[in-house]
Amino acid sequence: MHPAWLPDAAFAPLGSRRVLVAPGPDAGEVGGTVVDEVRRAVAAHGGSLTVHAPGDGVLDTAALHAYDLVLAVARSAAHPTGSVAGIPLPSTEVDVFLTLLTPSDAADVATTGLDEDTFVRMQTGGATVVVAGGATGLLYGLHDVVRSGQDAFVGDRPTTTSRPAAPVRMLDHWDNVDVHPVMGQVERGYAGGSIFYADGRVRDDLSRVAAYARLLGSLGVNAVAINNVNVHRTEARLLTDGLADVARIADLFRPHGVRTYLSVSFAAPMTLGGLGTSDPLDADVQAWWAAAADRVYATIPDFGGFVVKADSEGQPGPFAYGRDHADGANLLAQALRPHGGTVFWRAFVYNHEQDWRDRRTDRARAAYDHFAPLDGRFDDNVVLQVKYGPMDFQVREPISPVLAAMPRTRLAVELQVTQEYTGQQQHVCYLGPLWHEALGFPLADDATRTVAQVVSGVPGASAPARDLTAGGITAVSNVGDDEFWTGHPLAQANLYAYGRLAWDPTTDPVAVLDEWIGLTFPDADPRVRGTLHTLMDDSWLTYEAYTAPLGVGFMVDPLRRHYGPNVDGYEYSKWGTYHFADRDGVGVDRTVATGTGYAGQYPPPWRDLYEDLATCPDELLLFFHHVPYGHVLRSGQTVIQHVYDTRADAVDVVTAWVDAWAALDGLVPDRLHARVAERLAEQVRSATEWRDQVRTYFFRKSGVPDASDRPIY
Ligand code: GCV
Repeated sequence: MHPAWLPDAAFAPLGSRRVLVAPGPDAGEVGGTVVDEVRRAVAAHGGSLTVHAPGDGVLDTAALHAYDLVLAVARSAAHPTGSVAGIPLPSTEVDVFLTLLTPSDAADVATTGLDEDTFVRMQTGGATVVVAGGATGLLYGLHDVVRSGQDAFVGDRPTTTSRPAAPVRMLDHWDNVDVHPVMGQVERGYAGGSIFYADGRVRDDLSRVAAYARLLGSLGVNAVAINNVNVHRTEARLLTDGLADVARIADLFRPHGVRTYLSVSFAAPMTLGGLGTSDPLDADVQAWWAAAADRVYATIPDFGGFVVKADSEGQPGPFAYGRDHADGANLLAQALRPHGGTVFWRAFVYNHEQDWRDRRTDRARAAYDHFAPLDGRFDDNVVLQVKYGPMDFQVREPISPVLAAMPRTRLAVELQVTQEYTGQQQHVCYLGPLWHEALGFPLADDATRTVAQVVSGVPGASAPARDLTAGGITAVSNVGDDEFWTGHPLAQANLYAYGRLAWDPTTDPVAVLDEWIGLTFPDADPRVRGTLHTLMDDSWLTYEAYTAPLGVGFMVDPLRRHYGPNVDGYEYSKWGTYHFADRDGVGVDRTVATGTGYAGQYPPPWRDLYEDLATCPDELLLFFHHVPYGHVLRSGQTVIQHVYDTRADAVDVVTAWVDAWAALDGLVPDRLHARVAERLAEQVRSATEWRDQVRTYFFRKSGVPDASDRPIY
């Protein structure tokens, strides 16, 4: 099994030091993980570990000098014995650490508190000291030190307080227990089989799950939904007969601070319970869900909750009973409420049986039209899970207006780590920059409140301080039982970046990539780092440049499950029509004035900016407007020449990656080198196919010659 970003060598700087761990009286299993990690590191690299138990007496500042690294929990609500700057303290030794803070750091900690996940890191008296609010914070602080390598121990670093942006940082698995006849073991999975299931059941050997849990815990990911949101017959039973197996999985996630969730079927009262209805207002249905939740929590006391895809792409939901999504979500929320569980209810609802002749139906509008009117109706243990764009994880989409339209609803944004529409882990496509842009997009309150702030519950003008807690950040995972976890070894960087950006969406994604390179290829020749930056830094934009142009999306082959070009693949189909190219022009008119009205779903200034051809950003032009091929972009180029040039230039970029990677032969492990080389060859083949099909298609449609004279077929 590939160690991903946690190879033993990444622990060398920490493992060669004298380390004190004081996990506090409530250390639990996560505290045990911290101790185990340090024990393993010092055993491998010659350092020492001292575990300071609560009864071991007082540590004074002098004792600090005996260590290079101190990892201590500062607070335990259960055992307060005093306080510093308003922070309850479990034991006197912690006074020592907190009094080492400068007054301004102490003031920061006093204002915001040191909650479970938060840690303060400082350098003092020759030691690096991490003080955490709880065991999970201690785990995150430990990995913060690991990520810093030698730098954690040399020079002066300012004291930093780190806390996650959002309380829930989740990965959803679209894994099926049974191999689905069309979608396979993992729906939209490109990395082999499921790490959870094989042969129609939960695996006996779950060692990969344990290793995965460790990887996630190191990033601060704290929630995993273990089965596909399309809940088929066998998968539905995880909620009932399968609970003992779910508990085995939860046992492996728990020591890493990760809570387990299940995707459930809205029809379960009928399919599993034998009732005649799943109507959310029916008393028997309500009792069935309450009993189901009771059983889950009797087996898994820290169970996270349910993820639900309802009335979407054929999944059952409340519409069958004339009820709405709030009725449906609240039904499950009430069953989970006594146990502290949460419902993640997905907003991915649209008509997938539409008549392509009907130009008023616009898939982009659907989530807002369904959900915005329900703002304020969801219970407070419901989180509405909204894909970042209005369509479906395209390489380029505007941000979903739903995220600005529901100030009285807990919201989570959903990203896609698995590369369904971004090269299916055959193509290098580093998605950190896309997510950074999406999470940092200033969608609300006159472009002052970002998506990340909305889902983190940061108050704003449209959502004044209120008792509404945050929702979270979620994403579809990209791992499988593949040797490298992700099929394409470089796709590991996407999983890493997701975790790091879910923790802090303001982090520079190229810096995150650099961190990943350093951890995954420790002590490598500097050429490795340089070449990986060449291949990966802008690979999202390169992928965009050879696929669907200017935000229009899709153009993928339905038969090859969204892989490879098929410009008209979805045109005139029941799933929607996406580009409307004809001899005169291309793009979808989503303006209020003459189109579907989608642009009007945005708050100002975005609705005006997108509505107006003169201000609409080039990269989204064809998403919002139907324009003639000769329309001049803000870049100064015509639409048609942009399409011709960027497709061809991008293939030249990808082609150059092959030689750049070949030069690393012998500098990275052989099998990894070979796997990436094989995938790069496919990327060049596929990108070339995209280039030639898109360029040729638009030449034939428009009749406009390519000014560059490059070949068109
Ligand atoms: C799990 C897209 C994918 C489907 C997926 C769906 C969803 O349509 O192609 O495979 O279903 O999104 O997010 O529910």
